[in-house]
Amino acid sequence: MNNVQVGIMMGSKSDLDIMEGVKKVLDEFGVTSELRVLSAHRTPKECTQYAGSARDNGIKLIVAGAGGSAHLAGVVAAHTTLPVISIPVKRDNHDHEALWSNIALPPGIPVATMPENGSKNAALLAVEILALSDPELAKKYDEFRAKQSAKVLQDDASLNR
Ligand code: RP5
Repeated sequence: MNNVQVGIMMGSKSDLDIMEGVKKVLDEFGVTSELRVLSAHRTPKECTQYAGSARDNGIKLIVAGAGGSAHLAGVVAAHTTLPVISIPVKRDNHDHEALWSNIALPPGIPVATMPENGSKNAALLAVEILALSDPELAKKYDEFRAKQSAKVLQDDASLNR
């Protein structure tokens, strides 16, 4: 796919229900993205090749999501100097291993770890980063934030009428 700004990587297709939430929000802002299943341990060559060539392919940042002993985001970050945002995928039968695997990365290779299953915040952080060099996107994001605040104020006002 051409003109992809954000690469959305997941360790397994079983992560899709969470990871497609990133694409949905990015679409709302007109940010182009692609969803890829690329496992750090099951398809290591393809995974590291994608991360290593992402910058040359015009990708601006990567969102990586995985569950279990999740090392996808760390491996991806080791193979690119693009910003990497991690989503620890948590299922009901999991503990918090994916979150800990990502939030405790040793110094030197940064990964921006979101809340568990935090696809919306991952997409919004991606928008904030891209908006640094895109005034039109920055304006859309300001409008989103203003609308969000207005909704809370409206909800507050509606309670004690
Ligand atoms: C991880 O293991 C994937 O990211 C997924 O969250 C988890 C389970 O994968 P499947 O066994 O469902 O393919 O690598």
